[in-house]
Amino acid sequence: MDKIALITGATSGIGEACARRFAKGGFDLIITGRKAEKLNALKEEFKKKGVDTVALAFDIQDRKAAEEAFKTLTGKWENIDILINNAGLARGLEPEYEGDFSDWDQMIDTNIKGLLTMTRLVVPGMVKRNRGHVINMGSVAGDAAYAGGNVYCATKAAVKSITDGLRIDLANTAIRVTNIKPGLVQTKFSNVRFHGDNARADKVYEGITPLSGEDIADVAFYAASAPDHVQIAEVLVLATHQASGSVIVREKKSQDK
Ligand code: 8X3
Repeated sequence: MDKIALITGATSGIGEACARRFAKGGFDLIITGRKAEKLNALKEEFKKKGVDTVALAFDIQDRKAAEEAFKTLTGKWENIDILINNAGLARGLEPEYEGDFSDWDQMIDTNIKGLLTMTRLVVPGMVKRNRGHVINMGSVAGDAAYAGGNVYCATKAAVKSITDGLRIDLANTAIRVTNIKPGLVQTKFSNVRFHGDNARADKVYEGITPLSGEDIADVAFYAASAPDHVQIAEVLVLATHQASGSVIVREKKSQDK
């Protein structure tokens, strides 16, 4: 029987890469996100490769919508083995005292409350089966605040506490809990953070080879593939020339030297 992975935010970036990695690794998939069209395209692509896939289009900020979508999972789809709480975003890089209220709400409602909603919906079934693995997408941003990171960093610090808390609450079960904390990953992350300012987004990855969504998906797949008695509790994954959220050594362009 194929195992089932539910991946949130699967329409792009790390989430999409995780969907592809777990599909390749023999998992059937439940992929979620806001963009129905993209989800369905992925579903068709996976179907052609023999990967049984369910696409659930809903906004994770909307708890009722998440509950309704979850209720449609019946039969084998109730037996989720891996929950990858990936959906998340950064908005803005303004000083905290100039931050945008709706940016803050979106980050808190997605990165913290959305992750909690999915955890609350999926984990009871795992407890009943005494089997499963929750992989939360944290960030190096949760280790320490960086300039302008304020609320985003706080949401990822919350992911760390929420993940640690869940691991404690499940320590009497066979369920494993992992926090993956990526550094610079080149996805649409910065385009979203800067509200579509692509030139500014590109600058974030200038002079450094960033991580890719696939690099992080490999780490998630490794954590999921470790023997049952091995719990990869936390992994910090940085680009080689990044040492922390704020220490990044960039190659200078020849005219800057
Ligand atoms: C993404 C990593 O350093 O851009 O969470 O905040 S960082």
